[in-house]
Amino acid sequence: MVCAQDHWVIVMKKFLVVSGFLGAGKTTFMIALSREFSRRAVLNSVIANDLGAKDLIDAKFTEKQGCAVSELGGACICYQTENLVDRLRLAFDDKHCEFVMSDIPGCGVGALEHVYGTLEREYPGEFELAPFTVVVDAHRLSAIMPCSEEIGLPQEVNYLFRAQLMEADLILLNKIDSMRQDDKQRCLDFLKNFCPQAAVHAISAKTGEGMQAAAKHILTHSARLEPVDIGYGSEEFLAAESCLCWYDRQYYAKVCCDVFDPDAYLTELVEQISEELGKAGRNVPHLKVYAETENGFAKLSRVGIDQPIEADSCIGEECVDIPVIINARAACEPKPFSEIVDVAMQRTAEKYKLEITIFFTECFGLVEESENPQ
Ligand SMILES: Nc1nc2c(ncn2[C@@H]2O[C@H](COP(=O)(O)OP(=O)(O)O)[C@@H](O)[C@H]2O)c(=O)[nH]1
Ligand SMILES: [Mg+2]
Repeated sequence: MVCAQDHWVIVMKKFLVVSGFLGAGKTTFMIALSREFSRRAVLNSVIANDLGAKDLIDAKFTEKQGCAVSELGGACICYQTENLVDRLRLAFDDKHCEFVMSDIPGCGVGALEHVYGTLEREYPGEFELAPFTVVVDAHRLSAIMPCSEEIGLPQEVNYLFRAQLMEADLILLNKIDSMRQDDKQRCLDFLKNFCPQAAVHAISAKTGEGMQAAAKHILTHSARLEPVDIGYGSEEFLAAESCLCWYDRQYYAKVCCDVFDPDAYLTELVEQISEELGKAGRNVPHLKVYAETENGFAKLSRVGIDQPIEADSCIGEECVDIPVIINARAACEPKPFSEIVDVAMQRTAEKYKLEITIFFTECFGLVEESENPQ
């Protein structure tokens, strides 16, 4: 299909993998890209991929933003190629999408080989592969730049920042709406030097700045499919992954009497989890909470205990009960992190006089103990 407006050549059945560290803005970028394509009548859909089992915040939020989305949880798409291919065929063949995109979990590396490489080898010619795209948060990038800054995360995760960049065909320096011009230029210069193989664009997935150029690049270019040795499975890889844990909980909160303010409650919950993590000398690269009522939904996001709480949406009125989802990707061991959430939930429930019913909890480290080199 050719878009007459500005001659973007669109190849049918194009698939894009979006990589990038926890909280870099992958989900926000996919929503912005989906909107950009929809505006240009490119039928598209999003696969929200995660290690968590089910009912994850990103898929719900993406749907609320009006995008066609399906959740593919339980493992990285690196390790469920058949499921991924089923989803792609459903989107392309049954729903007639022209473009499908999926993120990988924000601790992920290796998707260039495990996803693109596998699709190329085992399903040759079936899907066109868009430039392998890595979304970057400048604050985190500063950890691997000259005169590196302290970012409150274990040094070991710097391996992930580097490996993700090494895989990129296209790097998107995100969140430029909150950057000074000279800092933005410094980051762009660093990225161009560190990743000579990649095209580099500056965007704000939130405001849409730079999105049109990024979208055009993605539609008009293809993946290079050059193998890259990122040291997958190496000691550095294991050390980085073993710093992180995954925590997902779903529960129902009902006020004992009267009504309560759900937005204030959720903010306090995030504050309490952050405070307890701070006391334990730990951090949370991405903490999300989500709740829905008949009239609205709230989504809060925090990309580190020293970072502001972002309210991507608020409920805006008092209520008597809410179902809540917590998705946290923490730089902490699983057990203490679980205990921290329990303490924070108990304290906030007491303060807001809530009865809590827990439906689902999962908490796991990313590396089996036997694999951990430490
Ligand atoms: N200021 C700003 N914030 C952004 C931008 N993109 C994402 N964010 C925020 O960064 C946080 C993490 O974004 P998200 O898309 O969930 O990151 P992901 O974990 O990589 O999927 C959220 O609070 C977003 O609102 C951006 O372009 N500018
Ligand atoms: Mg996300």
